[in-house]
Amino acid sequence: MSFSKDFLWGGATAANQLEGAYDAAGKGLSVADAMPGGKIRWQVLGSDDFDWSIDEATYSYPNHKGIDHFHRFKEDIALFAEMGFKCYRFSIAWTRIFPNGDETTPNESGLSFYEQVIDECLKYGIEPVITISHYELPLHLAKAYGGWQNRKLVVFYERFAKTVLTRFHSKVTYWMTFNEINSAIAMPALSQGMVPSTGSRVQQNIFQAWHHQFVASALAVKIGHELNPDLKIGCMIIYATTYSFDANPINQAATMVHNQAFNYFCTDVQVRGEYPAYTQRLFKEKGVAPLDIHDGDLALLKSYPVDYIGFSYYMSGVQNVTAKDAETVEGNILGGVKNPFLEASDWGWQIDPTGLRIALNDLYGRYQVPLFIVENGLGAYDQVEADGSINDDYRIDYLAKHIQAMGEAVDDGVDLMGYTPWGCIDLVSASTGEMSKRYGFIYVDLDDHLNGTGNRSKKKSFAWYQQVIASNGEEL
Ligand code: BGP
Repeated sequence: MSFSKDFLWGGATAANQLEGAYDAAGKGLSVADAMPGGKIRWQVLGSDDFDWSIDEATYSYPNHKGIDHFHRFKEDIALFAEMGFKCYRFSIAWTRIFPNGDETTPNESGLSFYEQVIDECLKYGIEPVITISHYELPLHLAKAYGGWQNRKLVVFYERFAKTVLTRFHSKVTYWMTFNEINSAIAMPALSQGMVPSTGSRVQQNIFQAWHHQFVASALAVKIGHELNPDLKIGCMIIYATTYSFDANPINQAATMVHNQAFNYFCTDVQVRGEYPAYTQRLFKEKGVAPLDIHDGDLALLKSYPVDYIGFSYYMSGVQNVTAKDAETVEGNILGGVKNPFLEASDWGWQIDPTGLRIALNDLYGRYQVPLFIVENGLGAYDQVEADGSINDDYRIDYLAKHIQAMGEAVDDGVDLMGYTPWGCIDLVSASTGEMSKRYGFIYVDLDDHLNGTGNRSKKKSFAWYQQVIASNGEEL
């Protein structure tokens, strides 16, 4: 297997899940700051009268503390450098730059924080890879404007993107416009700042919000390329290879339709620059009327497609419309029919390295643009032994098999830019708001209530990943 010499090995995080310091240095509240931890997280977001209120007496808010990366980023980046990272994917919290989202003047303290993070990476020769918006919409834009269904957000995002691209384009080459843009179907609150009371259950609103995000994303590409044509600005989707339950053509067709709606719709627009041929039928089946598309929008989408596709890959799924009594498996986003050939994580995410080879070939065959796996990994409970060691062989096994599958895809001819496993340092889980669902090579001593020393220590996988990077993926 032959990864390119400049292959971007690294790790990925998101501001809201690790920085903490949620109200420091002029930062405003984001939608993630309003999400309580634990099982209540999903119940609250699914309730019709959820009003984004922050009631600290009733709930705990894990994202408020995170792992205090805001104050410990130098220590964390030094550990990434020790592992040999070539790149580090992180996000810029919109609310550190524009606390409410609709101001016209940016908060200099926020910009200077990210300048320090970027400089710290560059000091070690680590390429920053920045997600402009990763589940961190300013709460004010959700409450006062109803989230991305409101066209005004295009203007606010454009200002935010222009501010950070202008400030950092000479230091940062790799960007992504929105994290997992296609996740809105499952998580409209985090993804688009929309809750049921503002219409997130109405497909019309989700698609309208997507249109606004597509326009905003194209504007970011335009701004970035005008500043520096060498910037690489990607989209980012959650991709789950999806199999038909059986050879019944009815299930095969259902799989095709599911792929169009979930895996391909956003990338079709963002990479090809136009709404796909199946749009009318998809809208009809979902009860979506023609969208409000302004003059010039479609030309903008066509003129400014993304340079690459970033995607997360954790699991695969199964489509089945015929066998009503088929066994199901849980999973926060892609639960569904159980695949008897696969093991699942403790959270029901079905583990499928071969599915990653298929995903890479599917995406590359469809689009022929470079691909970047910007999230992958195993959320697991880790055990700290009496001597302080953490023997996470299960994580090494998961990652080794996925890297092996990546190598197969590279040998298949896929143009793969890099690999940044998710949560390279333990952080707050997006779906549960808890620390105990850990992904890191670096353990962080905090419990689900964010109590603990916060001290960092190296898991067994730390030295393993160090060797993977040093051998450019040869030694797994
Ligand atoms: C992706 C998100 C990340 C991250 C990851 C793991 O969907 O982009 O923010 O959290 O999933 O998910 P979880 O934390 O729920 O295990």
